[in-house]
Amino acid sequence: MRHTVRTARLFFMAATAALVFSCSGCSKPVFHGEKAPVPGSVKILPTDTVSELGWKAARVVPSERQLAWQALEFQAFVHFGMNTFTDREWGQGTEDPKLFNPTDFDAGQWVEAVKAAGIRGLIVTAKHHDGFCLWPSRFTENSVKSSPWREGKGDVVGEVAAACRKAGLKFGVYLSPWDRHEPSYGDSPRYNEHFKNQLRELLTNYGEISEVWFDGACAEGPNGKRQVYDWAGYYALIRELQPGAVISIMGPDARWIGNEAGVTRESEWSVIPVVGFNDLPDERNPGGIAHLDAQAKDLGSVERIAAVAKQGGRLLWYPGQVDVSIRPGWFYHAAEDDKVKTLDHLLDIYYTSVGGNAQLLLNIPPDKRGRIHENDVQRLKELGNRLNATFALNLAEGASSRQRGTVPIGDQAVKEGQPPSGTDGDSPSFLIEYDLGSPKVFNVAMMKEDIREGQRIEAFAFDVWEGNDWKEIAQGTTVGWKKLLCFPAVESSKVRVRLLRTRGGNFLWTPERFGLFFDPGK
Ligand code: FUL
Repeated sequence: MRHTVRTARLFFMAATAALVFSCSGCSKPVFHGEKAPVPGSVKILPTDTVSELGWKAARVVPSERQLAWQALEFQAFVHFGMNTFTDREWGQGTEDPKLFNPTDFDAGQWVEAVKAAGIRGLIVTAKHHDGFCLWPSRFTENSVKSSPWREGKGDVVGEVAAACRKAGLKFGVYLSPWDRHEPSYGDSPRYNEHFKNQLRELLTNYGEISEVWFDGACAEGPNGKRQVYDWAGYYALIRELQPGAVISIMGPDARWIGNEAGVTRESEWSVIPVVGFNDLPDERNPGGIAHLDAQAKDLGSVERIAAVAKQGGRLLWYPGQVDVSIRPGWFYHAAEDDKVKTLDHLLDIYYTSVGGNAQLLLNIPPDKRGRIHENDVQRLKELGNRLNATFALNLAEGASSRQRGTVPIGDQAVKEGQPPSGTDGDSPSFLIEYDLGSPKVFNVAMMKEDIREGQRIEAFAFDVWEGNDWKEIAQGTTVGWKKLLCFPAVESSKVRVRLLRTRGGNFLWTPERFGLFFDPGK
């Protein structure tokens, strides 16, 4: 089966190469600005044409750490701490550490529960806004060491990190910069030192940390002064101690999707234009760096890029993360035991986030025992079972494929000195057809881009063969890491994808970046 796809791919590449070679008048590729795809940022200028902006946008690619992060697709967020025991969402920082006393803490149970859903990483709230630390920090008494749990000898962060490692899950930490307990908060340089000391503990004592999650809450300290965070200092420390760690939300590697309800935009771009050249966050704009309004409707269309270019700025690889809780609250509340999101709701979120070029970070809050409640465990199992039943079999695997129509030969077709065609609407459409060999019934289609080559697709359509003609059954805009299209079940032996608009000219959209599945519950 595999073999057929590989053969088809080679054929496709060869066909493309032949076309490129046989194209008369072709000269050496012309690149505008820097030559190769660049992780990091690309400058955009008021003088850039729309075509040049599309070309530039196509060249921005993820860093290695962003690539590894994107491949995780689905992670667990775990809110656990003082609020679990006080039944609150935000503590005040005055709570007695003795209140923290899980009766049956079991990090192994957390990991088992989240793995059942197909989750690949876990981020724990090492410190929430109340300042209570789930690890025995040397820099405060407000931690597990002052609690009766394990007679003050326990370390939640340590046990969760070890359980994740054992189970092959990535492990990350949420560390709230806003600390309502710490007396130095508001005395900016002193608190920044304190915060970096705590970061250092977390980044050196618990093995590999794959993600550091910062939210943007900021307030006045006991001295009546507003804390000024040293973001640049925090980032430098993280890069030094854990170079592979992604810094999310109030950080440069992943942006907030803009809501906590699990909703993505129809077009989620990972290449985002930002005004100016300052990469730091601004607490008045929570959810991103560089003054990005993470809640704006359009973050990356070519019109948006052009508007930002008028003011001068950069294009960044800045992918979206969807944080949403399985229950109404972030922390556990017994009153919400019957409000665990339904399987259908979770699947909707999954299809539009993982299947909408974003990473899903699903919060699952352990209870006062220190265990994930039975209702949530059950729902996670149901979710995992359904995803397995759907995605275990790719009905397009083994299909033979061929490309038809005009191949958008982009770079190579560009005549010396002329800007490439692309986003200005004149890119030729590209079409790839899959012969499934026999009629198959499916209700989900998957497309993927090789994001190491950038995010290039701006519009596409998906058709099925109806015996005597093609019928379009879905249209879409962005693809990126992964696009999942859902539609009423159809039976067909042939399907095709049409790329209607792409950025930056040619790229190889190879056959194996496509899948067809049957979701038995739809
Ligand atoms: C927010 C916090 O204020 C909430 O309590 C929660 O931790 C959420 C994920 O981030 O900014």
